[in-house]
Amino acid sequence: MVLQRIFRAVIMGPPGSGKGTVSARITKTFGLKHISSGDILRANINAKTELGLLMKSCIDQGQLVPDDVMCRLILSDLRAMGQNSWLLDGFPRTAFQAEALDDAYSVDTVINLNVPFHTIKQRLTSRWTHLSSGRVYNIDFNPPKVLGLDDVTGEPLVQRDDDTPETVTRRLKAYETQTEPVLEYYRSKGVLQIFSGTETNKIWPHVEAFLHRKLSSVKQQVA
Ligand code: G5P
Ligand code: MG
Repeated sequence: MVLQRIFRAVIMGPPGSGKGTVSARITKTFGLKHISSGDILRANINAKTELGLLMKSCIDQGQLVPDDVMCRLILSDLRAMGQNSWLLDGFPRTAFQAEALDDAYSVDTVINLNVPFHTIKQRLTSRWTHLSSGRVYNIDFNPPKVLGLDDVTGEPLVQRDDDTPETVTRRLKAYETQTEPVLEYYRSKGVLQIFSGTETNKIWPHVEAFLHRKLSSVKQQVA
């Protein structure tokens, strides 16, 4: 689908709700650029940048990175996107971040993946990630073609340090207290769209149909 104006979307949902998995399908189908705050932080940790070294313990403990650090990081990446349409995954995660994003850009739609916590815990302990691309696999759901290796590059997959059961519990708590209120913020702005379920393959057709409708109305408005 070719868009005639910039489309800006946010994908939200608890840790492990499938944001990365659904984002990969959205970018493939609709051509939006995917920006994942978690992938950017992990790339910094992997490259041992000053920021990565400073933030690693915070992330490994399942706590949120301070708002000012996050806002600087993501807003500068968004500026670098120029005239591209984008899909933001993992940001904003606090009311402060949502307001900072709003000051800089108007968000067209917010997709919220509403997946129960008990479904999530199981998923995260069997997740394998290709760090440099952010591609995610799951031993039960979407295993790699060769166990332990990325399908595209053949490079080794790793388990995230924050995917231990104790840290997942802390991440879910941080989500409840700090991120859930952001949903209300977007609901009040009339841009929130909720997709509930326990399986990505059942949620995805609804997300796809919604975005088809949304993006064709963007095209009509421009025409
Ligand atoms: P992240 O990286 O943003 P989270 O915790 O929000 O991390 P996460 O863990 O990346 O979210 P996800 O992207 O929602 O989860 O889910 P996913 O990776 O697609 O799917 C999870 C697993 O389930 C995968 O193995 C997938 O294959 C599998 N799966 C998907 N669908 C199904 C299904 O239907 N069935 C089954 N069986 N499996 C399925 O943030 C990490 C940390 O960075 C910091 C924080 O410390 C955070 O904890 N951070 C920020 N801090 C402050 N502000 C911000 N804005 C921050 N952003 C990141
Ligand atoms: Mg993710």
